[in-house]
Amino acid sequence: MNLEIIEYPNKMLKEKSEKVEKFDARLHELLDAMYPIMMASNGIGLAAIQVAQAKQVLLINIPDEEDKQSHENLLEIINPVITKTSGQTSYQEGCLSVPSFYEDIDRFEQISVNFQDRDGNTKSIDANGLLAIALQHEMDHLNGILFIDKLSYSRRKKFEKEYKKMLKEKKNNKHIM
Ligand code: QAP
Ligand code: CO
Repeated sequence: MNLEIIEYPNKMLKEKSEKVEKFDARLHELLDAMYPIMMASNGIGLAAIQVAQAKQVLLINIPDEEDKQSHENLLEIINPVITKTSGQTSYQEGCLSVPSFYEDIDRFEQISVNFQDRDGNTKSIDANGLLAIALQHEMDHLNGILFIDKLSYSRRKKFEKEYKKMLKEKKNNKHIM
């Protein structure tokens, strides 16, 4: 499976992802293809829509105490549903589909989520800290929402200006090379 990360302002990022019904080899192929892409891009989370697959599939790999990511800690989450929330927190978020931009975003501090694993088994997870933030960020992708959609009007304006400038510079760099 040959996948590439799509970036804002690609309109596909606004699509709602479909519930997974078949826990078959194709799903496993998608999950197995997403992992190396996330790792190569230095990501801690990746939703399938970011590789142009509108399925309710996401990966999260939170680094350990030594700031190292390992496959053992990989979470494969399919058809997630939030069942409980509490508290409030704020974290400087980024996104592989919005490269080089980071902003503080408000999230719930703790959440409980029901989901399915790659074989369709039902699981649940109680999350806090970075995992809770990553889950909310990635679940937003399944609803076509990016973290930049949560910015105030003035911060969004600032983002659009900075991002357009960055895209222009990227384009110019290609010409020079
Ligand atoms: C979502 O985001 C997230 O701009 C995952 O140049 C964000 O992995 C979860 C990244 C905040 C928890 C907290 C972004 C890598 C990675 C960039 C990411 C970049 C290189 C973002
Ligand atoms: Co993202």
